[in-house]
Amino acid sequence: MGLIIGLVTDVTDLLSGVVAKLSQQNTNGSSLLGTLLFPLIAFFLTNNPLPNGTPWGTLTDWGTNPYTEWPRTGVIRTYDFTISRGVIAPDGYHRDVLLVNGAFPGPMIEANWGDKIIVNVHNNITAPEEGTVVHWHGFLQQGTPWEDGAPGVTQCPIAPGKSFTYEFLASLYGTTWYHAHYSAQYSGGVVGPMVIHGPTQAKYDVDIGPVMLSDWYHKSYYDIVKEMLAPNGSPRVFSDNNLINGKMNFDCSTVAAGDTTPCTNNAGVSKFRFQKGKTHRLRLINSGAEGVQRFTIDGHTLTVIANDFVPVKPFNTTVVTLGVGQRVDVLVTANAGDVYSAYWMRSNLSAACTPARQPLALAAVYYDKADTNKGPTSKPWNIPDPGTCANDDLDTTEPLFKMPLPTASTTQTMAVELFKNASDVTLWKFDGVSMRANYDNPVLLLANKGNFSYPTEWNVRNFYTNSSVRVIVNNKTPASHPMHLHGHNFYVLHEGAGTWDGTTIVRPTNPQRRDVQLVRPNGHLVLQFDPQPGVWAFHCHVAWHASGGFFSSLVVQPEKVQAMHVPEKVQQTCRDWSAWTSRNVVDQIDSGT
Ligand SMILES: *[C@@H]1O[C@H](CO)[C@@H](O)[C@H](O)[C@H]1NC(C)=O
Ligand SMILES: *[C@@H]1O[C@H](CO)[C@@H](O)[C@H](O)[C@H]1NC(C)=O
Ligand SMILES: *[C@@H]1O[C@H](CO)[C@@H](O)[C@H](O)[C@H]1NC(C)=O
Ligand SMILES: *[C@@H]1O[C@H](CO)[C@@H](O)[C@H](O)[C@H]1NC(C)=O
Ligand SMILES: *[C@@H]1O[C@H](CO)[C@@H](O)[C@H](O)[C@H]1NC(C)=O
Ligand SMILES: *[C@@H]1O[C@H](CO)[C@@H](O)[C@H](O)[C@H]1NC(C)=O
Ligand SMILES: [Cu+2]
Repeated sequence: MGLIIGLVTDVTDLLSGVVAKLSQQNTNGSSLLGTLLFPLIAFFLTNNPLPNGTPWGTLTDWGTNPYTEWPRTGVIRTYDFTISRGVIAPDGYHRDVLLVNGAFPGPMIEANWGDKIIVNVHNNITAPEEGTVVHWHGFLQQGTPWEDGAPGVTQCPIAPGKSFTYEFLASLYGTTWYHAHYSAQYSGGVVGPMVIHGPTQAKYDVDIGPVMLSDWYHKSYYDIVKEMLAPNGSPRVFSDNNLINGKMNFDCSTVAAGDTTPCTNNAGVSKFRFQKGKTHRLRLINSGAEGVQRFTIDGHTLTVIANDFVPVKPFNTTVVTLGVGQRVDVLVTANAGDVYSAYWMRSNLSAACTPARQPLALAAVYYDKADTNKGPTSKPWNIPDPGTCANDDLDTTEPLFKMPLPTASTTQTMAVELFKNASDVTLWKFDGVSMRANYDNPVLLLANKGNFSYPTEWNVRNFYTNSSVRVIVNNKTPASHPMHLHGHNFYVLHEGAGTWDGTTIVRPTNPQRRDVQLVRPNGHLVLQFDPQPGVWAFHCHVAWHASGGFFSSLVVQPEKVQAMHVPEKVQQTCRDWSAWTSRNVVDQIDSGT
């Protein structure tokens, strides 16, 4: 019978599934995330994340302004990434994917606050060839906007066979991820976790590392986008499964008749080890394409200590909601049972806002002496989904480093709308325009040369020298959208149903700050940002919505952008791209981002 009913009502179905029927290599390539080996291997293989103890010295998460001050460590962390095609079966269903160094999820990047990160990205996507671009989510890229990795905005795509070496400062710390930003490519597998160690007032004993939550699709991203953007296609894309650290079981009997793709039941779920009595830090990342995740661990309370790259006053809860792109760091104390105990970790896609065929992701949490060949028998918390498709209340989490809301010098209202174009293709409009990127002419390079007039379909807004920009996002669609602004942590002033009353601001003395915030269906989101010179993508992080045109670029402090010295490698990447496109036709099936 259907997995949806089977899994949720009767967890015993899964008992056999704890003994993985596929090897880790088959499900996740060279990634060890999700296995009990990960913490050990991570310890030995990392780039020496903490060579000199804590290089941030007396800087703290509550007293240091991270936007103006960070440690000058002089340490460089170097990584080499090759993006290639491959075949894996994260949930037992075999799929053509794109992998970073043969791994899904891709290798973890680890550094200290203030280190420089260098990643040489090599495009080895062949048969067929495809461009690529990698974005380092949440980094401010102060003075280096060309390292941000947004095609048509900050750079030309990396041509097949070519490389681009990204170099940027980890000026913020905490948990984040990298992902491809070319078309909806990241949902095809080009994603990986990033951990930047920094000061923390919160006390914990064990760092469990990344816990990546991602909806999963059995079709390739290309076929999904092609189908969605066909005449009379649907903007609602159903996921097939939900993964924790790239793993989950799947009921192969639910595969459509006639689909002969190899599929194995009980491929294997992710496993974690907890130490009885100890407090563990879990770094939750919603690295999916579309779904709103609701994360819980049976029998355990979660203490939220950071939202995105922003440490917050500890707040206890049983469930944490994450829209795509969001991260939440939680502490969990293993105090629910004895050393032989085991519990289910669950991440459930919110049915109210997420089209999902199998919404519930499971992973097993084992205390010290628990038998890891047996499935936990724990029961889920009884916490009904409020169905608002919004983030948890803004007043529950307050940034540790206090920043009062400055006076806005301008306010821009941007509506979100769905429409059908003249070919009956359903697309998104953001502030009146359905965006289509031009891969050959990144806005940043034109701005750097003093050209600030662009075709309408690039959807660029210039904020000149404004000291603080307020943006009201009016969502006139029945879907929720995780709004993401590159290069900034924005203040979240208000979020709710209908339109904003124009005055109510949640905690103006110290509003929530982060880099992604959900706007609910037919609701509003009011955010504000202090300018950081550059050209920055501002878009919905749902891969399918961005593909459908829900994307804009903001020019911030144009004179400063014009005065920047953009390294030669950025122009070289455009020349390489131009050479490749003169011999190949670029199949730009969507907005390009
Ligand atoms: C490039 O990709 C091909 C598969 O498409 C693979 O066989 C080869 O090993 C990859 N090269 C590198 C350096 O990863
Ligand atoms: C949160 O829960 C922990 C136990 O899990 C408790 O020690 C702590 O005092 C609680 N914190 C708050 C802010 O309620
Ligand atoms: C998961 O969500 C589905 C609907 O999206 C709901 O029916 C089910 O009860 C939830 N399961 C758990 C364990 O919360
Ligand atoms: C409608 O949108 C699709 C997808 O972006 C595009 O291929 C097509 O050319 C558009 N049709 C018109 C008439 O603009
Ligand atoms: C600015 O760039 C756009 C897009 O490439 C181009 O159409 C326009 O002619 C340029 N304007 C100037 C003044 O060069
Ligand atoms: C602020 O931004 C608006 C666009 O929203 C622009 O019209 C205005 O000139 C800018 N003001 C300053 C001082 O740069
Ligand atoms: Cu969206």
